[in-house]
Amino acid sequence: MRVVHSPLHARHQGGKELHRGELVPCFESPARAELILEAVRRAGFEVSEPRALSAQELLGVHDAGFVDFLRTAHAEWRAAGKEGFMIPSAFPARGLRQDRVPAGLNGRMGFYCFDPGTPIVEGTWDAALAAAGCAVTAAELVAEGAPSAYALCRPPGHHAGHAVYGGYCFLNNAALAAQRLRELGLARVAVLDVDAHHGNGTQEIFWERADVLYVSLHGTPETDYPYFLGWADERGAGAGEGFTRNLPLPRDARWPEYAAALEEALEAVGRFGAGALVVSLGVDTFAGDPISPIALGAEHFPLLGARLASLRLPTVIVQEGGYAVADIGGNVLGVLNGFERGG
Ligand code: OKP
Ligand code: ZN
Repeated sequence: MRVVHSPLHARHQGGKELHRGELVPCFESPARAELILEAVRRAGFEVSEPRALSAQELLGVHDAGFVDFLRTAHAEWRAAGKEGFMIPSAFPARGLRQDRVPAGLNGRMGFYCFDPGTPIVEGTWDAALAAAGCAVTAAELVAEGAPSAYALCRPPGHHAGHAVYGGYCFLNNAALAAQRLRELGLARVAVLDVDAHHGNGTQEIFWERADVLYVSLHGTPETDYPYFLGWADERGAGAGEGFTRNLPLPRDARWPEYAAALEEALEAVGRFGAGALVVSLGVDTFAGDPISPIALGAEHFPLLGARLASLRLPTVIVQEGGYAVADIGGNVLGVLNGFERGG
């Protein structure tokens, strides 16, 4: 399968996040993508760069004011004489007004963000737009007839909603891929999210839509990020009712529990009658992951890949999380090899 990747990912780096009471370098590091790239190259996968994407092309998924904010935020910050990474200090929580965008930069930052762990640096926009380009380009390859394509995206995307960023995500790469497949004529597209965390952004984007099914396997929101969404009783609304499916897993779930939930997810995708599949692939389900609630072994990733292939659908695999940096290349490669060998 073809790999789509952009070196522009490296422009998003240098930020810090709060972890256990201290500011530490972000877990979501450039090394992650470099190590995946090295592993897929060594395994002989053909790697190409994405086509350029305009900000306009994001508007099928994202809000125009939000996109504009992401595009200009750091330049505004520098114009005000500041340096370094941007983190908001207040958020529109319950009881505060939600409908009016503040004029000032700090207020606007909090308005468009839902967690303080997702700093914006000078190169964040370039990297996020290039990652979105990887996902859209991979979708176009599949729409043109490739059986599958892998978008090696960084930063990840599944926590980014219509008008909100967070969880290391700015633009929703997987949602943009699904939307592009719809635009290119596929009537029904399924998104299967196997990252260890619930993809609250993807869920929100397709919440009221019946043409895109969202199915997610993740650590329970009772104890795990993003905490406020991902419960089994969230099933979509309006026309989208029944087209969201959450399969939360108990903390530290291992392969047997995971595999059982995966079969349920595959069955839901199969019943939906999708013309194409987008996989949000996080390998933070690995037991050695520093921030993960699921405990799979390296030997389980090829099995996961084979089960994904068993759907026999044109498939766009989009990279999401995975923070056990030393193992990330092998774990991703395990999924891709398992997929190619088929289910
Ligand atoms: C992104 B993806 C560590 C807490 C972790 C954010 C987790 C984001 C996960 N200080 N907070 O892999 O789903
Ligand atoms: Zn994750």
